[in-house]
Amino acid sequence: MLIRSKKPGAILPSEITPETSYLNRRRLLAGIASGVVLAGCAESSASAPDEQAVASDGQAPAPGLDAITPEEIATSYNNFYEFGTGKGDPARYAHELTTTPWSVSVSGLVDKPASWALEDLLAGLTPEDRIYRFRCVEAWSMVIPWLGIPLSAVLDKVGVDSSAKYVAFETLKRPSEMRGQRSAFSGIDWPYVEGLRIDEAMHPLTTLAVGMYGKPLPNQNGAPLRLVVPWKYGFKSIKSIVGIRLTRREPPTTWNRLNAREYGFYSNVNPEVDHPRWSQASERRLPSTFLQPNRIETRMFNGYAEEVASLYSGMDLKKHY
Ligand SMILES: Nc1nc2c(c(=O)[nH]1)N[C@H]1C(S)=C(S)[C@@H](COP(=O)(O)O)O[C@H]1N2
Ligand SMILES: [Mo]
Repeated sequence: MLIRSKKPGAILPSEITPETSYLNRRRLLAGIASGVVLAGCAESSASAPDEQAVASDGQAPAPGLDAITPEEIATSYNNFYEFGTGKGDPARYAHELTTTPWSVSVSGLVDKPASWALEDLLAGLTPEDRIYRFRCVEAWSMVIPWLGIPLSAVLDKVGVDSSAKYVAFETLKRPSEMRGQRSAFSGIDWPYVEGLRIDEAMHPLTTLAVGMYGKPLPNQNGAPLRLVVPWKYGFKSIKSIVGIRLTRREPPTTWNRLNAREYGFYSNVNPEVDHPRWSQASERRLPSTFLQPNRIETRMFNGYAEEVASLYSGMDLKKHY
């Protein structure tokens, strides 16, 4: 979605829970997750046999339908401008970020405004498997098996005041470890910020991811905690969150601030509302190559219309893009 030049980024798994715990939990929770996740998942070179069983809820995977994207692609083709604007920069440089200890400030219209150690904020909440389509505004897409905690569970834990209408999120600003923040190329006014309306935030599809592919989140994918809102363009899914603030007013968002005409607050995936510079009617489902572009039609709300369309009833989605 950028126009500017390139910069840096890299790899490094954060340490939240040993991988075996995740795998055990995934087996336990396979049933729970299946109600909300995408059902079909075909074979992926990256997934272990039990992973496929979980993802497809014991059913034979539907060949070719929303196959899980190979892990190597999801962890090496990234947008995370804090580490540079090139797709390979995050995988190259995100290891320079230390993610432990990690704290998250929860502020604004909540019962218990506080700075939480991440493990305390998430204590007692169990990560669930969520296999979601992920659609970038740049018209490429993937299918990612996340491990996440419903954002609503975290908001319930901190006690949201009834006057709260929006949730504002903020990424870490630490130029010493985030080399993209030391450069002026992106044009971004750090920290990266995002926001959701409260009903969007409380929706059961909205997840705070702590892992993917059965492992802790790699740094380049937003360790140790990132938002995932599968019916919205990828830039809403803010990475490496250190601030959550409940507000009365619609909060500013990074891409909208950069170019309000091109990026709105809602940014729901919508094949009928083109980006001013390109069509949103279709997308390249990765892996996509010159010979096999794998271009597919983009679906309303990224295929989650049944779950989320009611959030926007009566709204003009061309106006509220
Ligand atoms: N803090 C922060 N969050 C961010 C971004 C970013 O540059 N900084 N890029 C966004 C964009 S444009 C996309 S498409 C997704 C990419 O997530 P992925 O690399 O895990 O696929 O992260 C989003 N979250
Ligand atoms: Mo994106």
